[in-house]
Amino acid sequence: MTLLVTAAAVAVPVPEASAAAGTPPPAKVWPAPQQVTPRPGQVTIPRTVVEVVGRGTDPSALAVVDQVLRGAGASTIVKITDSDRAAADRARADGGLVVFVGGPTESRATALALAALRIEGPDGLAHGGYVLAADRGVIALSGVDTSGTFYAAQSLRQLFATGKSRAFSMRDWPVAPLRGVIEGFYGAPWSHADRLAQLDFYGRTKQNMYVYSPKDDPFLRARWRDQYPPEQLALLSQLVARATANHVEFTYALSPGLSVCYSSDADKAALVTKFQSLWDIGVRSFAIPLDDISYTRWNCDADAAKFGVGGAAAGAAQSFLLNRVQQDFIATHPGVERLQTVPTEYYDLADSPYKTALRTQLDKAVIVEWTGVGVIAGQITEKQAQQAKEVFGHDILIWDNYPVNDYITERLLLGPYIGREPGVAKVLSGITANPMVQAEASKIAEFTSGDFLWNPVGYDPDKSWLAAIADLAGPSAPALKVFAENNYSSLLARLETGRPDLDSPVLRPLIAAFWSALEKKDPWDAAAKLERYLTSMSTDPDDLRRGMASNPKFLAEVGPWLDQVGLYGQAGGHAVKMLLAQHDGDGAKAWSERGELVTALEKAQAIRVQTARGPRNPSTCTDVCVPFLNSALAEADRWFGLPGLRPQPTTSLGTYTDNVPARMVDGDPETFYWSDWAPRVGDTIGVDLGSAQRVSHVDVTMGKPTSPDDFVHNGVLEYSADGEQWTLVKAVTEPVVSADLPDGAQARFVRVRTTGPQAFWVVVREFTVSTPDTPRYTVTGTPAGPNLAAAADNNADSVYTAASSPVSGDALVVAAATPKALGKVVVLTAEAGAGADVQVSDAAGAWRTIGRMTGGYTELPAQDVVTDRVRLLWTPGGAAPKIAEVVLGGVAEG
Ligand code: LOG
Repeated sequence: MTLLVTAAAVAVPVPEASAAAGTPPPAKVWPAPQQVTPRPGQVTIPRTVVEVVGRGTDPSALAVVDQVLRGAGASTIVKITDSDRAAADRARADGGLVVFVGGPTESRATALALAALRIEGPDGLAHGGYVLAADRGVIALSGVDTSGTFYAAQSLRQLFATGKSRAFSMRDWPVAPLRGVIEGFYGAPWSHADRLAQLDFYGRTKQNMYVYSPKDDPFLRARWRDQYPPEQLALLSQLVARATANHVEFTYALSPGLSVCYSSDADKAALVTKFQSLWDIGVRSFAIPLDDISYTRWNCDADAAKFGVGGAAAGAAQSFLLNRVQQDFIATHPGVERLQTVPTEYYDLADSPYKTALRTQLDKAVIVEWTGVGVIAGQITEKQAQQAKEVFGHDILIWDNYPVNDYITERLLLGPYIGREPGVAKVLSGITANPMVQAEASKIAEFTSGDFLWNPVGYDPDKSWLAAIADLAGPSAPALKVFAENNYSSLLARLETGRPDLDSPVLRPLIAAFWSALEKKDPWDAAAKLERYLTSMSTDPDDLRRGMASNPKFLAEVGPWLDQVGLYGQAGGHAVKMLLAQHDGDGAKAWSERGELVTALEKAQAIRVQTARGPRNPSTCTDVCVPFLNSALAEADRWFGLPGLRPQPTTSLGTYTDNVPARMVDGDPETFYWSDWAPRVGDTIGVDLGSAQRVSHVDVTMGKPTSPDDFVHNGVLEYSADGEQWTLVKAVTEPVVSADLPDGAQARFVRVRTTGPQAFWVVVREFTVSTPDTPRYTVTGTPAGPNLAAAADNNADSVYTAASSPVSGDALVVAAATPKALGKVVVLTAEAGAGADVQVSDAAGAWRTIGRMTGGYTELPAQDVVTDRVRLLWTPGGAAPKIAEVVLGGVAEG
């Protein structure tokens, strides 16, 4: 029999001729089914339903069917056996609905019902294949095996979500034999409740494999020889039962590689004994992963003696042990699935002595796992899949490192599964996806990989992703979509483009359109569209917490990321309003929006989440939100008359506690970035200006009184326009570095690079870059306060905060290096409250008042007076002054 694969999924299309009024919209089935044929008429679930079951009918399938029927309004389900044909005929004659559950191996009646409808049965379909039909008072679910009937019930659930469906027949089967998930990440293992929920989810999404391999379960790796305590075994046995109910193969993976002696009888016996204890609770599938271990170092002298050294010896040793487990355990346990292993070389296709040994010595019955090329494979092609089979010489199961985030714990990977050619699912045994520590959040990607594996040709990542979101969030799908869009990018690459998806695919073009509209001086339309999206981001935390309240686990997992998306939405909204206010010439409004923007941005960057790699600031809207906010701030600051240089910190080092890199560009020498280890040769600390600019001077201040040696002792200061070609400025050997760059130097990046080893960590208080147009001021005066200079340091985020309220005669004086024609004076205060007369000094040195400042934003024309000094003569009393910046505006800006 030839089976026709229909590429497009899914929907039961409504033929024009028979589209009756009131017909419900076509329902969608996921994973996308192979063949659906619409039939005229429709089927509605009545209040009383007759159900015909066989002795072998799958109980899980039956439970799903009953749930669907009850959900659709059936209050009475009359169950009759497949031998009671008369009762079924009577029910049909009465015009009722008869539901036949079970394929040829389960019930004798379903085949007859299908034959009456002239629909072919499931014979010959792949494992898990099924025929499902609904027509003329009959619903028939017929799996080629019990899994098939269970999957038919899952399709029924989706097709009858509204209680009725257009009549149809459906023939469906999976392409990849093994479809599922491997809990194989580093970090906190999933909880028992997580796993139970996952197993149900795999059943719903027609996935049939779960590999239990949490790297941080001590009984799997560090203490692999030890037997589980009874209470833990009891939990595992619950998982096995739940897996079985969901037609999921529960694979128990034991990783002995850290301490095993391959040639040892005792270790082989320990493996078999451990496996037996799991067999006894119902486990029927086993794996011995040997990834992430050293194979150049033996754990016992006997191995060195028996196998020698090198890759070939390692392959021989592993084959020796695996073959013995194959013989002594797998071969002696009828009903067991094939043994799986993860080789130590699991990430490439290059032939090697190690792979040759596996290819020639490892029992062919063993399935070998492979991650694709590179541990996190951007793409996997059919050709690579073929090559993997050849070079490993075994059937291959892919261990796909998506959406696992144990190597980037600050990210959530919520985008779709992409970058695998359809042929991969056909050529290999299947794919198990390695998920995130966040179990519920992993379901988005898992839904899509499951969809791909079932029907790779019909797979559409974008549609599948939307369906995944709808499946997880129900009515809150729009809010979840916004959240997932801003946690979207990964290392996987689209097949069509060969490039990874970027983050924030919806927001990114809205921002680009806004910038270009602003440039064309007609920003309103684009601003409204951008603001609408930013508002949906800012309301996302509330919307999702309300709408997905029934999934508290998901909300707890993603909380910090959700908060950050909300704050970036808020900050973005203020950025748009700030730029629009400036477009309208409203400086006061722009300044107050700027304040709110910075507050939200700082909150977003202060969020910490505890991860297995230490505390992390979540990264959402990666490479989109922060660059947008910084560009908006730079743009706004130029409008205020500041240079608008917003260097972003960069470093290859980690962060000690909350001394984040942002603290070396905050204009505050009291705060600092602190690395969490000593820099190694090649480690860098520096700034990124966003685009190449003329740079004239660099100041770096390192160390602090309580850690005076925490600076780069052997390094170089260098700069680059493109991040590739670097120009040396000078050697770095002292904590304070001050350097002029050559005339005309163009830099986007400036950094200190370590050139020699050292034991001390690094503190960077400030990393400052000046352009030739950066004016330099001296600030003097009273009331006293730390960081007087912050009042005129070209940085509106650093604030001079007076220690006391002003008394008579107190004044703050800002002096320029040389006199210039002053178009205006702008005073930006961090807090309203203090009042002052704003004065400029005339050529004779006498002070002339040009107006008053009261707080917030003050802009005063200065009539082009040529001067080198401006002062704020405080009104006595009132609040202690807080000045973000006194801007001496040139004539051009006036
Ligand atoms: C580990 C895996 C980890 C993943 C991603 C395999 C076979 N092993 O590099 O446990 O989750 O990378 O960090 C791995 O992939 N090794």
